[in-house]
Amino acid sequence: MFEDWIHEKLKTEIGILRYNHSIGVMETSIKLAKYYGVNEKSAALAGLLHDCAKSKDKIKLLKMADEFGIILDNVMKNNLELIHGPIGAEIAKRQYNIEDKKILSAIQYHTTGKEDMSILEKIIFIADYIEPNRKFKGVEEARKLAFEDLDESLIYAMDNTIKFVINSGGLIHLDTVKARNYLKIEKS
Ligand code: DGI
Ligand code: FE
Ligand code: FE
Ligand code: FE
Repeated sequence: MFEDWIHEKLKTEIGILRYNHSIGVMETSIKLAKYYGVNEKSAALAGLLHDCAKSKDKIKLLKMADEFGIILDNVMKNNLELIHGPIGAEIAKRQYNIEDKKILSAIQYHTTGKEDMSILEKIIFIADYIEPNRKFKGVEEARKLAFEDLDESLIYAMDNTIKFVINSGGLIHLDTVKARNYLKIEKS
């Protein structure tokens, strides 16, 4: 699916392992899109490109953020793991010619989530967490939940990520807190 140059460029930019992960996210996103009745091509494209800014070179990423005029908040500045979402959306637009705002937003928020997420944003978020190459405690439960109750699967993934980040002594991004609280309040 999609033109060869997209696959070749992506492979060159992020490396074969991260590319294989992206194919896994794309395939999982397509399945979820079918299941939840959203546009499959949008889900496929967002899934394929979600990590297009995932570079090991954080200095390069900071330079790109500056060049693109992306304002990084304090949490992002102190946790550079989080900046490949917003930078990725900008690269998808400028270098992969993606114009669809819904796709760009799914890429932008795939790591943190956000308040009041669209179904496409939710699908990319959870597909990233459960794609077939992922192996960690709890992934089977998340895989099951994703096709039973999408919101519940996001809460499950966010709870685990928040616990993981706290145990590592890191900062929790406000968008993750807002995303989780919104889902919890909505279903209560
Ligand atoms: O890019 P991937 O590795 O495929 O996955 P991702 O974009 O979901 O990034 C996952 C990493 O981001 C993981 O190490 C946990 C971290 N993370 C996710 N949400 C938050 C977070 N880190 C902090 N500090 N705060 C968050 O809210
Ligand atoms: Fe990512
Ligand atoms: Fe994620
Ligand atoms: Fe990813």
